[in-house]
Amino acid sequence: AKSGPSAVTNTMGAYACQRKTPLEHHNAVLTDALLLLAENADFCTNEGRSVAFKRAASVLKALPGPVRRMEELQGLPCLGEHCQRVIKEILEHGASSEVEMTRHSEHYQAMKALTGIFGVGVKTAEQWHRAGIRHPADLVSSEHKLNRAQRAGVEYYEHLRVPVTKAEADRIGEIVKRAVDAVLLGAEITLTGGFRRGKQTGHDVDFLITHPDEGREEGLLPKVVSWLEARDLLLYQKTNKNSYLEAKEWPARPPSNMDRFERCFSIFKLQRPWAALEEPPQSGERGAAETPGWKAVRVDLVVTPVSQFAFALLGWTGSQLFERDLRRWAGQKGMSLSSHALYDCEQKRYLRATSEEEIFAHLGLEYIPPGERNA
Ligand code: DCP
Ligand code: MG
Repeated sequence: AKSGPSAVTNTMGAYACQRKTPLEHHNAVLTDALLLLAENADFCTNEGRSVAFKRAASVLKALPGPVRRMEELQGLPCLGEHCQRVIKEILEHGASSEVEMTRHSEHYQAMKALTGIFGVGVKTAEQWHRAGIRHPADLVSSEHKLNRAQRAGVEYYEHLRVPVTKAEADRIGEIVKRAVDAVLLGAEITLTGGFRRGKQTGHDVDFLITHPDEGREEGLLPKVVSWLEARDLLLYQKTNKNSYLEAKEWPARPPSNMDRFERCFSIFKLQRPWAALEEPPQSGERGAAETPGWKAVRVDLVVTPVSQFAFALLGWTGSQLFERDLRRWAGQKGMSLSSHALYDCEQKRYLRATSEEEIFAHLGLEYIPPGERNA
């Protein structure tokens, strides 16, 4: 019973946090198709359907080789009838009519462009779409009111749609490190998000900041922001205070996906000379977004007390589906996991941890390293 595809399929867990999901996998044609349908379901505010497509794609990402026949899917979790229909059509005809129709639909394209604006979610995009807005450019001349984030989002739209490279993320890491060192001796910064999972590009750069002496990190961000602003390194920033109080969390408040750390959503102004040295521009073929000597880059800075650091690191490394399934797994085990803490609902106590490994152990899960959390 140990040979053949069923040996693999039978052992695959239904939760993304039970599986190893590498960055590079063997089924991109299928997962791209399913993820487009997931994205479209999000644009139609159908979260349940979106998650179902994302789960199916995630299962295919974890397979050891390319799927060639439907029989190979036998026994795999999370592959509903709809997903199987899409996969079957792609295996037989090379493409799915539903996916291609969606990809070319006016609603999908407009929603993709509008939700691609920093500060714009599906609800706002849908309202604008109903009012005839199809593209960020339509907003410039319209009477629609934009908040400060959205104005920055429209202004830097062409910059922000260009993926951030790992080299750019590392350069921004150096700048953030300098800012943090200047305002608080001994503070530490960690690159998280997709780059920690080994991605070579991302839509933003995510950092965690902490200090080995609990409490010293309080109020750090406004000082970091002032340091950056004084050097003309920020195009936009919004800083929120820490609103997490452990004593008030349970049972008064249900665990939330949104964490409440001191946090700064920002847009950095990254000067180009360093990049130009590494990659000389190709003669005159650079896009309009790349003509200035700088590039706008989305950066998230999150400050965590050191006692919560392992939870913040686990919660901010992603992927989003991996995080979702970690929380669902915890719930099913009678625990509640957030980016701040792990709470045992039966024993009515917090389970402490100083490393990600300890949190996986508390949850009764095999440790999955960041590079294999690309669910
Ligand atoms: N995260 C989360 N819930 C949120 C915000 C973030 O679980 N509301 C976690 C999961 C993400 C990670 O934080 O993987 C970082 O968020 P990003 O949106 O930046 O996602 P990635 O870094 O994974 O993707 P990208 O490479 O596109 O930036
Ligand atoms: Mg990110």
